Amino acid sequence: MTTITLLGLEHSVYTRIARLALEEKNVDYVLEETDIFADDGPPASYLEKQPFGMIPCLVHDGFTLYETTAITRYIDEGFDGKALQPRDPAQRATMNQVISVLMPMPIAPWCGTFMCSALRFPSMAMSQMKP
Ligand SMILES: N[C@@H](CCC(=O)N[C@@H](CS)C(=O)NCC(=O)O)C(=O)O
Repeated sequence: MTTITLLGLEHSVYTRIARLALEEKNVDYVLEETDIFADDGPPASYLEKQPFGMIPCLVHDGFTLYETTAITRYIDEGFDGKALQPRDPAQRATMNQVISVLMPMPIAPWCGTFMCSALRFPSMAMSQMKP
């Protein structure tokens, strides 16, 4: 039986992005709360999986993967169910453009920027997010 564990934190935006992909694809998984912000740093066992000590990290039958965009694409492409990414090259490129702009931003401005765009240009923001 396939076992998928997502190591992260419930309140982490990046963990939630990976969880959204898992939920949308109806993939069974276990969320393993991993406190990288503990006083003595990320658990040593976690650093063996994710050397930068950042969350999330996915483990699928012994295969370990980190970086949220890599995780979400792996989930989309590796499992049955509805496609989460557009097939059309221009639409997929636009999706990647939005991801490239948003992902490196620190979390607070990221949330602010996205919320502002969603509020000011709701149809554009939402249509760019749809598969
Ligand atoms: N590039 C990483 C960024 C993930 C990230 O920034 N996660 C935050 C928590 S939501 C983190 O691990 N922060 C710890 C740190 O910056 O040391 C990804 O896309 O997965």
